[in-house]
Amino acid sequence: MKLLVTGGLGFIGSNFIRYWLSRHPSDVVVNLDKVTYAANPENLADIKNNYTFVQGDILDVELLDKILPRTDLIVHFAAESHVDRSIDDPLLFVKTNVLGTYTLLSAAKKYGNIRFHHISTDEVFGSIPLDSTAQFSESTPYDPSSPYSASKASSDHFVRAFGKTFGLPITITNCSNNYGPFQHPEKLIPRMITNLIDGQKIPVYGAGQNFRDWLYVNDHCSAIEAVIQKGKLGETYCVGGLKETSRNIDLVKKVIKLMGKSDDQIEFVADRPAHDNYAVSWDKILTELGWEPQETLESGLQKTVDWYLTHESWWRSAKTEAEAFYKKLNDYKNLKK
Ligand code: NAD
Ligand code: TDX
Repeated sequence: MKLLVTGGLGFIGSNFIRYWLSRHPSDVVVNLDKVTYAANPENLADIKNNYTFVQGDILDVELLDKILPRTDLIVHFAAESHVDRSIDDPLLFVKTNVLGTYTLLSAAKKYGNIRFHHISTDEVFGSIPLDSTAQFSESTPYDPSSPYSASKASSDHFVRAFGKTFGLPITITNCSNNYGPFQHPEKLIPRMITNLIDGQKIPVYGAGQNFRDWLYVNDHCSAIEAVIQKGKLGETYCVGGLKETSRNIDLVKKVIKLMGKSDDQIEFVADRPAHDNYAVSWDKILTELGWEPQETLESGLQKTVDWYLTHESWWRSAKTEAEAFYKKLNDYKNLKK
């Protein structure tokens, strides 16, 4: 099979390509990635066989015209993925996540309705009240909170509409927060680990009571594989990693303990606007496709901490960029006070 993976130099996309080629060595993967600040070519530097990297934009119709005639399956990861950056520059998220997905769908339709798997997020469902134990599921109405989740919600609607209107063979996964090797240090878990390595405080937004479900990235890859191989066309599958969610403050304390540091490293800072909470039920993918996560939060965090402790050359320059972004965001917030 010939796959086009978009955004394959980012966190989940690069883990997915590595996972897929190790399990399907006779398949051929083309990785189309624009190489934004979030990409790192080193992620796949050791992958040589049945793999081609193309630097380019999912909005580039002429480029898609060259790639798609030889494609059986598109696995669409490419996106702007960071909520805090979507507060700073929402339009970029509309361009990449909405127009980019639309452009890719149109190209998939043009070349004989290519099978299209769309990677989305549980953030499209909105927010669960702080005192509730409710969970999102495939039938939860969409109610996004941030420009990021609004752009992902829009892209999901276009994917489903192309399925219904044009018969494009689509599937969607809406997963919870991923973590693991190769995640950009702008995101909470790698930011915490690298701050602790640097002897810096961990900035916890608000009171740290917001909660999320955490999914180890390899478990996400196996869920996508299950949906590609056994999922029903036109369907959505929610993917999560835990049975119970974790409040941010508890997660932070777990990482501090794993790294042998003190809770004094925690610093409570101004909250994120429209800060949301999510918990996701993965009953459907378990019952219908027999998928379940293999890592516990403890085992996944240990692997992740070990990886960042031994890969400083991978994360150092990305961290410098991420912290410069956060400084700019804080300066802007202070200006508005
Ligand atoms: P990431 O930010 O690490 O990587 C995104 C990749 O997309 C980068 O390599 C970037 O260069 C590429 N890209 C951006 N714009 C592009 C464009 N116009 N054309 C081609 N390539 C482009 O993201 P991630 O965390 O790996 O997330 C991947 C996907 O999974 C996204 O669609 C995201 O919304 C979704 N998702 C992520 C999480 C998570 O916890 N990270 C959870 C749920 C869903
Ligand atoms: O420094 C921080 N301090 C802090 O308290 C950062 C970076 C985050 N947080 C909080 C905000 C969130 O409640 O931690 C939680 C996780 O934050 P992020 O890592 O920014 O992730 P989140 O906003 O939950 O979004 C992630 O999961 C869903 C991904 O970035 C999205 O792409 C995905 O769709």
